[in-house]
Amino acid sequence: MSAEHQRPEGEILDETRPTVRHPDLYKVVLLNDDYTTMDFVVEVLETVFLKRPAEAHRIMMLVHTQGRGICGVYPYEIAETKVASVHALARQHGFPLQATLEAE
Ligand code: TYC
Repeated sequence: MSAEHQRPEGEILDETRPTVRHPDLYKVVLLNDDYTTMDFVVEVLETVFLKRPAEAHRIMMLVHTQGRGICGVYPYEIAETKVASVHALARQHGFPLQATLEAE
């Protein structure tokens, strides 16, 4: 936003308000695979994404049937941390579960 004001001397003052920066939001997308158990995916959705059991089950089935699904939308650093948590937990349990980030 910019406003020009005519000053008495004739010079023009261009006022520019500092831009307010909102944190960019990213979707965390969970991907389907043939090896990760349904129970483990539900557990990840409950613990990492703080979903209640029915919602966790709904998202897991969505990913299972559609190939992918959104677990949540977060500022970049939180989204990155959640993706890292999914991968760390999955590897600890020997599952190939994958999650990715997508710009909102
Ligand atoms: N397709 C898996 C199975 O049949 C379950 C699964 C669901 C895996 C969601 C990953 O993100 C996933 N055991």
